[in-house]
Amino acid sequence: MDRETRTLAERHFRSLEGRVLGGGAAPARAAFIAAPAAFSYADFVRGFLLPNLPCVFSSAFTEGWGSRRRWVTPAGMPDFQYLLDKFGDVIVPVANCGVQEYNSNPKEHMSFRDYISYWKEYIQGGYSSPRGCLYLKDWHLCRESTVEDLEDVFTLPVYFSSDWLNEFWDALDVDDYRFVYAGPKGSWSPFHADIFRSYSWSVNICGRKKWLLFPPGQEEALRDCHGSLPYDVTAPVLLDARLYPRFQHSSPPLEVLQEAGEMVFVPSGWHHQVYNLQELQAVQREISEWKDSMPDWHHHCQVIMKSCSGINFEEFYHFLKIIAEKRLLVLGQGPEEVFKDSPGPGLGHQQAAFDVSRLVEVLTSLITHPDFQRVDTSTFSLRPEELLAQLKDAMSSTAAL
Ligand SMILES: O=C(O)CCC(=O)C(=O)O
Ligand SMILES: [Fe+2]
Repeated sequence: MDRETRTLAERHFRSLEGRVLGGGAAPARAAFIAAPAAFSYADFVRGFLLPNLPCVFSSAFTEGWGSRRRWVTPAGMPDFQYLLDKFGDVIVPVANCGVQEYNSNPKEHMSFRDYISYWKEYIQGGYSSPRGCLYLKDWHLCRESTVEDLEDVFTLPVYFSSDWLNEFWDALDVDDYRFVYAGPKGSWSPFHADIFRSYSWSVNICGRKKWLLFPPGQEEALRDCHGSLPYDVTAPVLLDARLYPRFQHSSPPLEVLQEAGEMVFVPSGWHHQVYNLQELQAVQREISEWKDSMPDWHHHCQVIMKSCSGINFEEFYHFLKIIAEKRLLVLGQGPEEVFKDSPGPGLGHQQAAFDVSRLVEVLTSLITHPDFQRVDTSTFSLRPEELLAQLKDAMSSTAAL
């Protein structure tokens, strides 16, 4: 990140004053970025990251990826034989797209070999099977493989090099949010927004996907009469005005067709539903009615938060602390070391300084949240107020950087 982009980005968030961008209708189409050489990190920050708008990067951006060379046949099909030799014995999670369980699909685990057999049968059966439509989802290939095994499967695009969630999990060495999805035509992902309002990016190694993307806030018009979000935004039941009273006022989603090799940027808070086309080429609101009758209501909120989102306030603080320490370390180093040790080429002093300014805002809102104030922070290795003070110090000394 350069100085000018950092200034622009900090000004942008100052003017938002904590509000989240969104509310408007989706743009008619997503921008298509054709040439890597003509598109800098600063261009991405200005054009898409800050305005929180989706875009599609051409296949030129992933041209060098080993997975695109080795996992795909010349005809554009997954190279089943290569993949079997490489990953046949690996146990993978598989969702059944035909069965709704709350707002997702039940998952089972099987060997990659068994999944490929199923996939071949499904194709031979004319894209149908008595076992239903199975979709290999959320496979943590990177977490579960050795560096040698992965070879050069993918290269982190510079646009996504400040990646707080994966950096957090990498620091803890227990999890990550790098997933592989593989499935036949007809497999799909139900309506959802990504975890913790994170933004994400997704590349087709082969095949095509259709994305239905809804800007933040637009999902409100898709809620049913109980306030729940739909499982499938294309289901005819949404036309029933008694069940979905606001659907008739909703705006159509942004539709994106993602071709082989292309990379889709899904901005923060955008709900989406995703289809594989072919092989070629908030807790408190829900339970607030119990609030008065339940003495340890706040504790229950934390338990439910943890079970629904995988994290509670204490862990969220820990997450911020890890990213904060990494960015403070970068700021404490001279310019030469920054480039030597940075996790990605985009992460220099300016990016670290910008991230510190964002951390100050997020940590301030956490510390002032009434539920966080009930958390016992006396045993934390670094008290939230101390961390905030350190970040503010760093922020003022980097203002002139
Ligand atoms: O490709 C899919 O089926 C879902 C992908 C998705 O939801 C994501 O990348 O955020
Ligand atoms: Fe998603």
